[in-house]
Amino acid sequence: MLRRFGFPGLELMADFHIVIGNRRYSSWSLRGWLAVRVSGVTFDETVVPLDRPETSDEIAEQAGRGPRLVPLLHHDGRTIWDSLAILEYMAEQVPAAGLWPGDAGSRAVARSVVAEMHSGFRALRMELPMNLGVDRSGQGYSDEAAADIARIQEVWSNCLSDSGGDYLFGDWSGADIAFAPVVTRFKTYGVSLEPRLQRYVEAVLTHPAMGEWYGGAAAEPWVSPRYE
Ligand SMILES: N[C@@H](CCC(=O)N[C@@H](CS)C(=O)NCC(=O)O)C(=O)O
Repeated sequence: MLRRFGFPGLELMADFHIVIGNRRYSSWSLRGWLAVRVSGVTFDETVVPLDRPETSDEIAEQAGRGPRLVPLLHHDGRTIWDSLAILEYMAEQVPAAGLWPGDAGSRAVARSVVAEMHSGFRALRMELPMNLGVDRSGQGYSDEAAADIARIQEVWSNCLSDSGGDYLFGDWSGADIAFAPVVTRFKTYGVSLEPRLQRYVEAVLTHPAMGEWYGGAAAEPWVSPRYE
């Protein structure tokens, strides 16, 4: 499925092309897609539904020298794989999008929490997979997942104490992008939060780009028994 996002008059920039998994389940795709979407460029999008016999081969056709994983970004003859590489690429391509905080100290902390998210919280990711179409509040989880959730709350609290805005570093940034699929999980699994963190969750969920993603997920025809 191929779609085009963007604004009339920017067609000349439409050489960005992101390949994502289906929106209902693909948490890494959400991160890569948000980085492209909030940067404001016009882009094309291909959705490769996950968990079908042909999924891996279809991704491989798009992946160039990358692994058989989404998201992938094609731009200017390059293929960029991995959501964090895509975030960094968009931050370089569109500095005005402010994907990283302007202040060097805040930027260093933002990159630290994004790196922590990117390489950690395995129990949370494995036990509480992203699924935008269900309500699993009340479902239990292991001590390891509980420890991940507690650490994420600590990270958010620390960031919000210094933020001065609705998001982790004031304005919307790559840090909010990295944690967006955690925000959806906290909603899906009914994780109870102190009021300030709950306000942060609401701020992320009501971001226009998140609304677009949820709307797209609701319109998708694919439901995979493995993820339900
Ligand atoms: N670290 C990678 C992880 C990418 C990843 O694991 N993507 C999953 C979907 S969320 C995938 O492509 N799985 C392949 C498949 O299900 O066939 C990133 O940040 O982009």
